[in-house]
Amino acid sequence: MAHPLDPLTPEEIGVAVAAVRASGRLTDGARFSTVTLDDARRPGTTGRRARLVVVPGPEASLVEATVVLATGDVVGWESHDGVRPALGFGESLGAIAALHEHEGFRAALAARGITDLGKVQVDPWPTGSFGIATEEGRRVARCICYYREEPGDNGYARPIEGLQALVDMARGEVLELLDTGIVPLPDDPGSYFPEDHPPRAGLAPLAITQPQGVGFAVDGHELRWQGWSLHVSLDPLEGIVLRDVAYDGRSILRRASISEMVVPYGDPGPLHGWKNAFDAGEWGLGRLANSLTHGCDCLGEIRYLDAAIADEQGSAGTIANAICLHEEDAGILWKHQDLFTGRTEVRRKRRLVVSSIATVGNYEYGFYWYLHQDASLELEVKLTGIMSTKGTGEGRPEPYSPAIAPGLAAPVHQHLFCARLDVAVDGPVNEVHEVDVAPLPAGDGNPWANGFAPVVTRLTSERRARRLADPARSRSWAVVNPAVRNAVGQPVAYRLVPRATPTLLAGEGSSIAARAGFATRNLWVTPYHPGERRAAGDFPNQHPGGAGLPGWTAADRSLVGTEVVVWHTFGVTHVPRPEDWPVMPVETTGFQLLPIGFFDRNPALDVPRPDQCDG
Ligand SMILES: [Cu+2]
Repeated sequence: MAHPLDPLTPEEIGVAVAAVRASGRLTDGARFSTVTLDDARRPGTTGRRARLVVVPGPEASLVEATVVLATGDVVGWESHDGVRPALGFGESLGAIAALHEHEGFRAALAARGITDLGKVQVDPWPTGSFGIATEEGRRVARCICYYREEPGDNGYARPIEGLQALVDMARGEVLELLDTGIVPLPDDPGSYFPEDHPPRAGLAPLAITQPQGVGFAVDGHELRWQGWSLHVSLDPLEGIVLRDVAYDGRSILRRASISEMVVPYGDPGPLHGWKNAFDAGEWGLGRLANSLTHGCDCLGEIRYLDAAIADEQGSAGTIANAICLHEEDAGILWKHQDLFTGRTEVRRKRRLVVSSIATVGNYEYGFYWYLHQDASLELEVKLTGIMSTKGTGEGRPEPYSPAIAPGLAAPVHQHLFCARLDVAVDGPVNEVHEVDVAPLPAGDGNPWANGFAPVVTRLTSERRARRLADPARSRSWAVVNPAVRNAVGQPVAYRLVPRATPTLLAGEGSSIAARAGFATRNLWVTPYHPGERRAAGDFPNQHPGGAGLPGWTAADRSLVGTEVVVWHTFGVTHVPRPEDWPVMPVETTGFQLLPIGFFDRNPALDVPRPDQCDG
């Protein structure tokens, strides 16, 4: 029996695409960007609906269509001019083919001694938006190139620096070739393959087994484990989506996902200054998800979820093993040894992991939702893969592009994610409080000046709720349900605990500051609106900016007595180091959701004592 929030099946994708085609409003040249379940809560609508984003032709325009799946009726058809969906894979290949055919490109390669096009790796990138007239009305990509002596080489070790092309992806037309001069290819092949790195010795076998099977139950996309219940699926752009997350039947989140992310680069040079990638909205964290393999990506007793995703022709394909579900030991959960009696109670912490890994060009992002036995919830993002590189030849090191290997540098950059948390802590109506822990003024009542205490500020409207993290004051944000009290009279709450996390470092007047406005604050809160799903707006590709959170919250809507959505921008600023080359050891970022007075005591007292601890 299908759950109403289940993602579209391949058959439903077929129904939706056929309905839109049968409308007669599209030509054969139309491309399907995304075909997904329309899961926005809209009063008065019932039944499963599909939302399709279609590009009718090569122009910068698209159509959002809505299809009622039970009847195949097209009930929504909205045309938008001047916007583009995520880059298409087919169009990306078309851009590469067009570049291969281009005389000027071939000549520029020949000047560098490269005549075999089979040795040239071309990476199309989203081009951003800098008011360049040539790009108006087009869907374009900026292509950067790398050299592979052998097909299996690490191309990023040998950037063909100095050469770039602007390509109209939809028309397969090279618009502009930029050649700033020849830079020698680095010698280091940047191999991370075992044949070049004989394995070290000394790793004793480590077996993780669950001889009686897993401790969680999966029914379709529904998951139950240790008090938790939730629905898990994969969105083509957002990646993992959690819905109806509850503990002991008490709701916490209606929907949680990475609504957008951006990678702004800090090198201002002509070949790198335009580099900014919205890896969710311009590429897609779900449609780029890996098929995960047992013993490699996930260890232990594993269950997988597949994901059905439409391709550009509207045909449903399946990413097998796109989401990995497993339990893992995560150290101790709690412990105390009584000094007088010697009695010791200790509990192991088991967590349930819901994960997926996306490969976006040179980089990998692993998304790991952890459900804990103390009813806390965590998202950890693991960043790995290969950095975007730059050939330097004999050039002097530049502060914004540290050297990582001889003749090779990597521009500084950030990875800034925006989690959209449609919260429902013990009910739909919540409010958000900022909690700082601050010193109390010395004086009466604080004679030793040692006093410090939480200072709570209710965030009552959208503008007031544009906030920054402040680790020095242990700043956090509590999502409070004022209508429900715990045993000591406090309103029940879940606290969003940020890690020490940056915001956007690009200058205020920059193009990326306008386009990735969500990344200028760590917290935003909005009243629930079904159309507000993506932190940088629905269509960030080549968008000039202002869409999404900065635009919505300019209205300064009230956050009192209403359903609210919490948006958290978090991430890392990556200053490349030689140790990140040729492949980067995992770096992590993320945040935590912690019950605060949601329970009357530690909810994990009933976790059984491990057998080995008895006696
Ligand atoms: Cu990085």
